[in-house]
Amino acid sequence: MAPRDLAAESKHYAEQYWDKGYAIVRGLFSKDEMMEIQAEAAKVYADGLRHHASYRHKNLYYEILPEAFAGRRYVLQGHWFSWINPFFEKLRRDPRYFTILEPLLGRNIKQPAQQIHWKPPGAGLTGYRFHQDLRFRERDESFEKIMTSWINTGLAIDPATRENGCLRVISGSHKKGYLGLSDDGPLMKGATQDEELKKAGLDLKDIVDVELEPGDLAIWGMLTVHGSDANKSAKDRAFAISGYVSAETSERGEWAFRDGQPVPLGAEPVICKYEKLFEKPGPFYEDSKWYAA
Ligand SMILES: O=C(O)CCC(=O)C(=O)O
Ligand SMILES: [Fe+2]
Repeated sequence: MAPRDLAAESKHYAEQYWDKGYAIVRGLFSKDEMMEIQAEAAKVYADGLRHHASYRHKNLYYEILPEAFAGRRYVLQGHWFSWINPFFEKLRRDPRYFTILEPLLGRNIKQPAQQIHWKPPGAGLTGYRFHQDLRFRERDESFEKIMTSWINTGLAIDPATRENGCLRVISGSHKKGYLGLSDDGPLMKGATQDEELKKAGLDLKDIVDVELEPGDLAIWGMLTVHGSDANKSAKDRAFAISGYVSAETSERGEWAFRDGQPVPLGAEPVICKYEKLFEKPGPFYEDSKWYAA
């Protein structure tokens, strides 16, 4: 068998991204690598679980669903665990990410977001209503700029299936502008009604279940409508989401690749998402109780 030409494949992913708003890279990481990634993700989870409420220290963040909600403590998200985990610090700048992203973002790439989303079974609040990630950002740029300025990648740590609440994207939805879906409240509470999608001019037939094996990577853009259902299986689901931006068009984020070369984290974090970081670096606990009735 000829060796895999990821650079050639990546041109195709870029085309698919422009056409459908998303792409799927199968088998980017091997089964052996995934066993290690699963073990490291479990370490991050265990670190998060020490905290009784959502915890922030600079860019490191754990979103905790406390015992008060379902009788057991869950970690729903970890952000920027590269600061406590050398393995993930290296993974975030693995050359394979660069190869996939170069046709879309160029050779200078920063990373404004690093997250793992766990989706525990039975906790109820673990679906993400349909939305566009532009929801979280300013919206005064052109289509091309929005679609290439920030790209999200999701690496399946566990299998992602319809049953455990895999990512669902609406193919072609990125061409419809910003639609304001789920702008009215928390993302993880309730479910999107079909009517809401139809009213926004979306066709339910275009919904694609992004089922993934560990090691597969999904990519989607800031305008791609996506969401996911709650986990109806018996096992937790971990999904590693990393956002990348072109360093030419965005100041924001930690360097990931400079002229194609991986760049490790520096001595101090740069502001990624949380604006108040330098005013209030933490560590501190916060509990907005968004999950309460
Ligand atoms: O974790 C998921 O299933 C979806 C998360 C999501 O929509 C996001 O991180 O933008
Ligand atoms: Fe999202």
